[in-house]
Amino acid sequence: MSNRAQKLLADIKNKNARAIGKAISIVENETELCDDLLIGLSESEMPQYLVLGITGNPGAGKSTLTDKIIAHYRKQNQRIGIIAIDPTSPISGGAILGDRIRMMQHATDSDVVIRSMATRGRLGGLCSCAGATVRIMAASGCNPIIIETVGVGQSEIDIVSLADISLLVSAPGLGDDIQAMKAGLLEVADLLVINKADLPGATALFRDLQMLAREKEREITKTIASTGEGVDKLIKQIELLEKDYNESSYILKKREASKKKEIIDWSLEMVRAKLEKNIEHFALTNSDPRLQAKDFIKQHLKDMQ
Ligand SMILES: Nc1nc2c(ncn2[C@@H]2O[C@H](COP(=O)(O)OP(=O)(O)OP(=O)(O)O)[C@@H](O)[C@H]2O)c(=O)[nH]1
Ligand SMILES: [Mg+2]
Repeated sequence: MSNRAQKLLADIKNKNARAIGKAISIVENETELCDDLLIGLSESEMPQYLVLGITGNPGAGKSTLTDKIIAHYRKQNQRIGIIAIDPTSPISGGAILGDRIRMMQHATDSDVVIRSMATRGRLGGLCSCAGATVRIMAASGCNPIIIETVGVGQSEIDIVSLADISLLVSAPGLGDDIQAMKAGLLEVADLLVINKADLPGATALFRDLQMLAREKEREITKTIASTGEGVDKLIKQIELLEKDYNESSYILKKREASKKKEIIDWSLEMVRAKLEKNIEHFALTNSDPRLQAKDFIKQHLKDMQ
């Protein structure tokens, strides 16, 4: 490991906010120091950490809930990492700005590390960069690390593979009922939350969700994130589940699967970069592009390193 990477890693461990930000940017942009830093990171002893994923429809109250969860852990003097995923979709444009505003009360707290991350242009989706970001935050002592993503596009599926425990937040009055929620997501999320329980329609939503959740026997927690009602109960459930997952070694299985997803995501990005570079010198023929693609791959992926 180079001296620069060593110094950066030491600064991260010393909770230096600039070093943490810089390291995440290095991974995001895959700049020169990236591999060196990641070697150092994977070789260093990591403190225990939990990755909490929070996903759900736009406007369901994820950020408000995250804010309350942060407050809970801060009361216990735990250092928290937050990764806000910006799906850069037209539906949720401006979501990140909103997130920032809602978490403002924690913005000056040096033990709350907040980072937003765009998925646009990342072929591999969210797991590559976000995975490394989680570990950078963990190395700086963050536990838990919360990833908030909007339930649109690929990122909410990714989050379930990246998180140890994932929360699916729904709320009444969003104009989109259960049917609109991705069925797959409903099945794989670890905890189901109905936020905005103060609004009419919450009971009907609860009933609908209950029918769907029955198979896996998951409890559904009602919260009013704006006042904090139900948040303590939700946190108890998270803690119980964490204990359960740890005792049954399920957490290890989950992390293995998540590592594999990260490897796929990084691979896709590397392959894409390589192919985009090499296509410039590819001699076109008259055959169909799909057939040429097979030749192209054969020629150019041999020497991937
Ligand atoms: N009535 C009511 N309003 C709430 C509750 N929780 C959040 N809100 C409001 O709902 C709106 C959306 O909340 P956010 O926390 O930004 O929701 P989000 O899911 O993070 O939204 P995106 O990140 O844009 O997808 C805000 O105006 C909140 O004040 C709740 O429990 N009850
Ligand atoms: Mg939000």
